[in-house]
Amino acid sequence: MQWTDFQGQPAVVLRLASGACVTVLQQGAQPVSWRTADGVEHLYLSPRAVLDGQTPIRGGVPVCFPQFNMRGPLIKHGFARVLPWNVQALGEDRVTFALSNGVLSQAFWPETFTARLHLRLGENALEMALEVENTGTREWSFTAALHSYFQVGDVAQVQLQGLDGWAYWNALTDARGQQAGDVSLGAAHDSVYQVPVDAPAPEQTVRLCDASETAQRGTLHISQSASFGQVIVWNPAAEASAVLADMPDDGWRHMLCVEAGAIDEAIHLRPGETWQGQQHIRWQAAG
Ligand code: TA6
Repeated sequence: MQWTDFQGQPAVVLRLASGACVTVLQQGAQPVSWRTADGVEHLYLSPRAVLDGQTPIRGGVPVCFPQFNMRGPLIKHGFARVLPWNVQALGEDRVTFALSNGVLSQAFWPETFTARLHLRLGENALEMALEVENTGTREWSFTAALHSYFQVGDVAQVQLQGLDGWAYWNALTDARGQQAGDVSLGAAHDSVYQVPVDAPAPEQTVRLCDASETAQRGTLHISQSASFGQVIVWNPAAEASAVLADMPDDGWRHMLCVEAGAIDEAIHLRPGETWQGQQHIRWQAAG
């Protein structure tokens, strides 16, 4: 592990002998680059992302805590992504970042907490675990997500497999339904899928397959702990993308968010209690 400067911001780099590498900004403990041993970059980071140490960063894996989106009174997706975290533990292939209540968090939220993001890098895998602890003397609640942006060649050529039969809520139309077959992309998409908790683990894994010419051949296997009960799939497409100042006009083509969330029901933590949620990503190169 070493500290580095990433576009003017402090970041930690984990690099394995195989060449696998992940770069994590101190702001938000936000991974902004993850390359597997074959050199393939899997995270999308907008070339127009604002890296000034305080603005939400468009891409990588923003940690949404203690609120997802506008589902509460706090700023969108919570404040964890705009505050600096500290490195609490580190090893060759792993690092733990922590954020505790203090002057900075109290400007947003009065509660007493410690959030930790544990990252572990494998040759072809990245594991992220968000841990939230109530270190105070009264109960509070939160929602959270690992808002992962994956890099794709052309989102219109992408299929998400594994969600067949899952119940969803379409945030764009406010419609509910049950997914039939694979999820195809290319038009605006913002849906929350319920992970079927009783299904065996392989049936809870989402597979991102990118058939575009420019894509590296392979499949990303994306899974999460049962404590993250929802998968959120988001791509703004052209129209909504045009109003995002921190994304180029064609940026939406090259990204797809597949997020692990605990967002439909707030998690309640009593003093001393801890919650943990994980997202695991594994790259399987074709051939
Ligand atoms: O997770 C999807 C979502 O909640 C979308 O509704 C969209 O707003 C997106 O997150 C990005 O939010 P941001 O605040 O980073 O622009």
